[in-house]
Amino acid sequence: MKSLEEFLSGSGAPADLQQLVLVLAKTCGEIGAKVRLGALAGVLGEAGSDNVQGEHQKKLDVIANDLLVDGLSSARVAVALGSEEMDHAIVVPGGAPYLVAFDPLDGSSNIDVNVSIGTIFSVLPAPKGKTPGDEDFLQPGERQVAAGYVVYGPSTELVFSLGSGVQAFTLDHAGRWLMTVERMNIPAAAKEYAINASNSRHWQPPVQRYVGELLAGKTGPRAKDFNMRWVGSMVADVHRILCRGGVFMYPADLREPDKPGKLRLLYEANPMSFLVEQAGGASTNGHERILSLQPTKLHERVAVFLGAKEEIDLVTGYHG
Ligand code: AHM
Ligand code: MG
Repeated sequence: MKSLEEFLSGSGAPADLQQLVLVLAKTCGEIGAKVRLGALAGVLGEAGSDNVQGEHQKKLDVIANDLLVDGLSSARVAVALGSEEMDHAIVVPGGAPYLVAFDPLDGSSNIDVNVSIGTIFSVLPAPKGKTPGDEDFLQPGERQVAAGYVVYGPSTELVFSLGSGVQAFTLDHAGRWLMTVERMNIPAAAKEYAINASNSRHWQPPVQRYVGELLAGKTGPRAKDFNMRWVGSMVADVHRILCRGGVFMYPADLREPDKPGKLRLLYEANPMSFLVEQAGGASTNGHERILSLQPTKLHERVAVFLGAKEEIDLVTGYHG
């Protein structure tokens, strides 16, 4: 099996970007080691603090963030780092010309119940000739030079793209990442969908219509039965879609009209949309392609519809 190092050296990516991916992988391996030990490593439970978005932090949110900040800044593989857990980007003097945005520990509600969680990352080019700040992260997702995630599940997998297909690597006992999928692919048609249905009474009419038609199955307008899955960790839900197809949705809803959904554009929706498009799928906010959106703030939220192309075209079309 091809190692991550072998894959990267044959990828044609610049040496400093290869190094960045290796440091990300190594650091996520360290996070994974703590996740695996769980209560034995004393990493479960609340940290007793809130992040900039007013969310209660879990111990592992903070531990994963610290490991990524330390790992990436000491290796100087990027010049600025932005995180779900940090109010503002931090600068790494002398770092390579990349900006890395990450969700250090995605799926926080699953940490304490031993369900798959992950780390999501997005790599953008840094501005030339200036010290970067939050505003330099506000680039459309189509400018990402790399994006991916690590899923801490029954096995630990790194899934990423350098802009030419999506590859998956599995971590072995010796800490090596070995290629286990050469090219992930999302079929255009789907049989499965993921949405938090407890919010259904708050959905806007296009989402009500689309999901209603999926629920109606064989006897409805789609004349086909659909299965439903919702892990509650975006990493795990998107990983399933990259492995066996389907659709993932986190729509905006009518409760808070000013809040466009729950997920964050820069370190959740953009990197996942990059992977999904690289695997042949599609991703929109219900109206526009997510990767074309011009971000306006570091912690901006966005509605997300991603996965099988035919389904995403349909539900986006319902939004008019
Ligand atoms: P987090 O980054 O604080 O863990 O929140 C994001 C998570 C996603 O992983 C997941 O898709 C979603 O929130 C689940 O939301 P819900 O609690 O509505 O099921
Ligand atoms: Mg998250």
